[in-house]
Amino acid sequence: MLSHKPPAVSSITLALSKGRIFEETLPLLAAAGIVPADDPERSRKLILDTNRPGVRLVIVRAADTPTYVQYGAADLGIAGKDVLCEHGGAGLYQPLDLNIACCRLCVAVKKGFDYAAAARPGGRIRVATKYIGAAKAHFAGKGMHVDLIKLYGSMELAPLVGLAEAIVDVVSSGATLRANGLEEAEEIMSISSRLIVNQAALKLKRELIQPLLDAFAGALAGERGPCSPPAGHPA
Ligand code: PRT
Ligand code: MG
Repeated sequence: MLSHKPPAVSSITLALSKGRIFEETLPLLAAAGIVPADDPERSRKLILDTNRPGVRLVIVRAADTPTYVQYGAADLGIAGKDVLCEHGGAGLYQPLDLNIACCRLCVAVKKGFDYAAAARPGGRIRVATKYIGAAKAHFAGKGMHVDLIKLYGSMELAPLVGLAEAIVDVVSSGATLRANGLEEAEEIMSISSRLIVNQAALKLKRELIQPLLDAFAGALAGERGPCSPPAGHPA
């Protein structure tokens, strides 16, 4: 006869992506007394132990973080608002804006392109992006017709080679746009990363998860204000 094992409640798993989110999360983890045993930039391990026996980290692609947490493969994760908007947020509790990995989601075009003319209600434009959901909602809100082309990276190339007239992408300093002869035409939303928690895990493992939430919230109250425009962005 099959017996149902209760889920393990003695350990917690946090999903993080390598790069800016991992780097900017380290001080918050430290405030919670958690130090990873490996550096994901050097190690090829995808599961990292920490100094705390009951806490481990899993290293995932940034866009996959909400999926791991939604299905309970990780109890918690840290993901950008851009990624969360595309995912939709099903099964996720989002208790804290961590004000890290700050940037903005923008429409960008080749310098000299008359975006104002294309952006009139009834106008039509071809847009390359990996943010299909956010782009669709944005252009629909403006009453524009949009042909969306899904890309997975290097969106800045698309207007340069005639694949699209515009892109929707995240911009931080603006240096990548400038280096490729593009300019910001419109801001869609400002973005920071949020702590996400599996809704069932929060109930089953509250004793383990709540102290982590409290430590993160305490570290934020002590150290960080909300995201400010990155250097190079006109205020
Ligand atoms: O890089 P990879 O393809 O593995 O995945 P990813 O780009 O989704 O992950 P990662 O780690 O680069 O970004 C994780 C999260 O960081 C994103 O979901 C955003 O919420 C946030 N973030 C903050 C950024 C940036 N700043 C950023 N500048 N994500 C991407 N960029 C890229 C952008 O796509 C563009 O190509 O950097 C370039 C622009 O930077 P500037 O400084 O030249 O404007
Ligand atoms: Mg990236």
